[in-house]
Amino acid sequence: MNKLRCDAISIFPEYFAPLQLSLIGKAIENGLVDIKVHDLRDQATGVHKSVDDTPYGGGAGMVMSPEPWGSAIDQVLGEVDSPTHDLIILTPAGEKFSQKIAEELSQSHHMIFACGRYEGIDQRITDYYRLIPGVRVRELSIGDYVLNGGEVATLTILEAVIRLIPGVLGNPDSLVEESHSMDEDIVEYPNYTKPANWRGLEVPEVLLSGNHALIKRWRLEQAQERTRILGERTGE
Ligand code: JDN
Repeated sequence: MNKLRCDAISIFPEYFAPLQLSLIGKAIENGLVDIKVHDLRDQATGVHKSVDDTPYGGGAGMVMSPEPWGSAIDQVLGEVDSPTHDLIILTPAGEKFSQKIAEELSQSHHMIFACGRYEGIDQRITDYYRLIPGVRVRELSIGDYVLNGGEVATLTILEAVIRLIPGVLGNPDSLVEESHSMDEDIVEYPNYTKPANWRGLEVPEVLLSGNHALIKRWRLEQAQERTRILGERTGE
């Protein structure tokens, strides 16, 4: 089994501490994935270790300078031997991350996450690395809200991708069901466990019936009803 290598570049490397926990922590321990975090500040050359500057053309806030980003990305590309590299640049202006993109990225051998702050990274970082053979550049957003930087978006994407790697999940049956329901744009049915009566609320009788055909039909109806209500609230 070939291990997935991930590099995250950020001015806040401490943001990535939770990757040591739970399933991803286990995947690292088991040698299924290797994650290295890099401090962008290490690439800053000036006495003030600055990584940002005022925007050309004016406007609010600061823009991250291309030089430290170029140095950091070149260093990672130089130390990771892989035929292809997926350079992922987090930005609210990016393509919306989805389960489909997670599935594509789970086939990657090497992902590099560029986590911007402030108003984002100088556009020439995207433009330059798009010219480099073997580097696939993707500008991604995790949704229609504004974060303070790309770190939390990177944690989200890493979790969604790493759980798809063979051997990471204990029971891969759930992956098959999830994948089918996502293809059909249908949400999951409601789940229940013991006790059968909790604070006066009963588990639906059909689930205690042992009639698997009936249970299957009921779950499908529940999933369809939840999907309809969700569409009503969000406007499809
Ligand atoms: O996805 B986000 O809301 C996001 C925000 C910022 C970023 C990257 C991603 N860089 C600076 C702000």
